Amino acid sequence: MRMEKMGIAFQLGAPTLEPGVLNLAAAHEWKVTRPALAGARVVLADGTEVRDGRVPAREGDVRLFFQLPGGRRGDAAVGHAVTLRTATGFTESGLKRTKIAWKGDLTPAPSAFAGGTSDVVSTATLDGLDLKEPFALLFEGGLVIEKAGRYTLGIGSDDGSVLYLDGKRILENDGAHGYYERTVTVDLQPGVYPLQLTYFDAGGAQRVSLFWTPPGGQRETIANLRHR
Ligand SMILES: [Ca+2]
Repeated sequence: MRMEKMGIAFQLGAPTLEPGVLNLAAAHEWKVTRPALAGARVVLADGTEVRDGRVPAREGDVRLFFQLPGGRRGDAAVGHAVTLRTATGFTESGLKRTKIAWKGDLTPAPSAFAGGTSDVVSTATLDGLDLKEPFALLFEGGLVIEKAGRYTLGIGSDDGSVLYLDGKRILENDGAHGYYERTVTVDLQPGVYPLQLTYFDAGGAQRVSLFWTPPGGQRETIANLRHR
């Protein structure tokens, strides 16, 4: 939002949220940057002031604004918080991979894979598949977390892909496109989180990857996976 006051033009932008999705079971607040302008406050959509740069998180969207003493607001920063829970019953190594014939502009929902052809793989890979026809894949299992902390999870694909954790759509890399990666940061506790990665190829080059940077570690392909 551009404002004019006493002949001086200035910008009142949006606060900056820590990126990613927070697991509310571990982290009960958002961290927010301080106001960039003297006199500006950070407020929630309902006008509640964020006094110390921390917002009590709640499930769903969080909208934050810079607000000047006169009441004018800047752009909104929007974050999304979800609660991720572990589950039991994931006893076998690897992910279940299911393939279906698929022609479209977006990845199909996990429910669309009923009746597909399945095998087991160590991570998200196209190895061993007949890739001639338009197709989509569902990788399904559990993400094994041994150490509590903040993880950056990533997916890369040509064409589109979507990552679900605990049944929640936490990472979107959808649409028909060349190889592209996206990441999200999550706070996770020890346990096994139900994971689904959907992927489709619309033609041309084909690639899919699933990677993470664990707390204090380096980026690597995720291999801590089990299925039922
Ligand atoms: Ca492609």
